[in-house]
Amino acid sequence: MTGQGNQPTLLTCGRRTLSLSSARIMGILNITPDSFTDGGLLYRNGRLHADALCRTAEAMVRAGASVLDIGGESTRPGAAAVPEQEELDRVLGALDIIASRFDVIVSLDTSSPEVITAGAAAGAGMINDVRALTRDGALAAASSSALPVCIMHMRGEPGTMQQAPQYYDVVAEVSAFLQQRGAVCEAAGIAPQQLIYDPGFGFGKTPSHNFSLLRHLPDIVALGRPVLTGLSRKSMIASVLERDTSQRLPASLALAVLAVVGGASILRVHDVPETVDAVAMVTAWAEASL
Ligand code: YH5
Repeated sequence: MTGQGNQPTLLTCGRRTLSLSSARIMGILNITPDSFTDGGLLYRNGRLHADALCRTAEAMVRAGASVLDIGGESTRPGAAAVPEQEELDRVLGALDIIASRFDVIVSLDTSSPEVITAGAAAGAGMINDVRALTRDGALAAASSSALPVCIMHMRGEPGTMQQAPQYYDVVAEVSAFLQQRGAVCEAAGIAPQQLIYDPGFGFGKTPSHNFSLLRHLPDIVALGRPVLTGLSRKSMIASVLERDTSQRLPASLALAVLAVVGGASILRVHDVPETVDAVAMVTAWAEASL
């Protein structure tokens, strides 16, 4: 086993289900003009690039992504806040295109209750909120959707989170946050078996905090919920190797392997085919008889 213990392994994603009996891949689709890694490929000059979106989504689905994560708001430090209506237009536009063409679970990378509610009605299968449903109305919107929710740990807000973050014990503090926020989600009516935890790599953490969290990922998995990790192309790689974001694939694959060995259930990645192959090797290794 890859460390998932006896926790629930089936998410109900609207009319689809997602089995987490082995690690699954979530492909990243940034519907923003200013992403770190692929700024403006799918969205430029106030318009969704529908052809590019279809090609990218199709390639990810063919390569074995179980989930596509669409985000219309940049979490890049210093990024301008996206007006509500614009985020809605970006995300719902992309969701419509994907949901009508591909048999895949669509996750909404959003903190907005309006996007959650409208997206759920339009066929989204999962909510991914880097702010862990802390915006006014987000808990109620997620609860009403009945979709699985990934809650992520972040210290501070995107604009300021990297200004010398400090922890007494990063693993214990992130674990405590996820447990407390998980309890708040459950009190708001979100089913415990629909909750996913994410330590939030790169969100208000130094490289050393990020590596500690990855090394101790089994402690987060032991909280009893499926764990999602977002390590793909992140800056912690550049703390070890001088690589710009386009040169981080081998390092990202190494981190993906470590995450699965540590018990991660869902990997949020840019490079789907490569990560699918890497994870297949870990799964075969994990399932080998003694
Ligand atoms: C995550 O970890 N991350 S957006 C900077 C990079 C590369 C990638 C400097 N949304 C997560 O992907 N949702 C994002 O290079 C997320 N977990 C969840 N659940 C940031 C990102 C990135 C930032």
